[in-house]
Amino acid sequence: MSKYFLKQLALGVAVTLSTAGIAHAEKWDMPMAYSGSNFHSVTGAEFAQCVTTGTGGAIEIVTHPSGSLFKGADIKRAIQTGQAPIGERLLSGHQNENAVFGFDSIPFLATSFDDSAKLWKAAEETINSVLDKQNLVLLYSVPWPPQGLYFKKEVNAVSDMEGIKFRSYNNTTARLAELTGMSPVTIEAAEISQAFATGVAESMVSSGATGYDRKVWESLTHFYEVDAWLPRNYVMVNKDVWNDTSEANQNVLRGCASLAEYAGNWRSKEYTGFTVNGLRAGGMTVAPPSDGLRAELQEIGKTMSDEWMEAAGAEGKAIVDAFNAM
Ligand code: PCA
Repeated sequence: MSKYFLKQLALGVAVTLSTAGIAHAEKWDMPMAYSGSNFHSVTGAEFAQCVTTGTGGAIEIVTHPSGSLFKGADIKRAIQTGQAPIGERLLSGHQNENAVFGFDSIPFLATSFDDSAKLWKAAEETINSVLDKQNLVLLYSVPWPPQGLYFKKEVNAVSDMEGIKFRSYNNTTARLAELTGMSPVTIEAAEISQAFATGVAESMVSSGATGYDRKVWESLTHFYEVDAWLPRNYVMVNKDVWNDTSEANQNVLRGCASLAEYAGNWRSKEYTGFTVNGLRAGGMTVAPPSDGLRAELQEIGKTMSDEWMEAAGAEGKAIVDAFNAM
């Protein structure tokens, strides 16, 4: 926890309270893609409360989880264009705009929380500058737990995956499906329970957290702890809205963001074991992949990481080099 941000937060609260009278109280709707019970959404709700309290009600943030205000895929555009002032989205969901957004989904590059934090340090400045050019200000970012593979049968080799309908959530996951002989179909997390129940999808790569949140044991049977990568969510603000916000309230937003990032990271770690146990309790088989499967996935991961390096160019290489040097 940065003392600097706590000081900023205290300063912001003091200034805001001393100038109370609240000339213009603003309501900021905050679209979020994942279910209200998900740990990112809980962290976002606390962040919203922190800002509302910290600004003495001058900025009231109201969260809208589950893609209820804007669907996950539409959230970034909505904020860029000012349809919503603030919101949360999966960072790697934007790889189709710029490959560099996929730095956190490179298979087997950063597979632990510690490495994920390092990788974020290596990437943060680049991501901030890409977002800045898109009229966005990044406030905080929290990783999902490590990604594993879900199936409705035992899978011991890539050949067992042939023809399976695979739910993807970004370019990397769609590519993983192609390279393993599966058919990718893009579905938001908010809609996966139904997709699995109706057979539109039969498999996915995701965290134990998402499987647990969406009760996937109702349709699926196996979770393989592959620890492929830890993708990130981030909270962004429209830059014009940010620039129109008083310095005191910007300080409150930054301070609350710092607290949220800390709490979110902590929750993500805690939630990893809790949700994987929850999958077991739901009746699923939870296990590491067989050695053979792991080796095949590493091979595929190498191809994917080469492809990403090619697509992300010098900016991408600088991130990976900085990470490897840490
Ligand atoms: N859950 C999100 C992204 C990564 C994760 O663990 C999802 O499945 O959409």
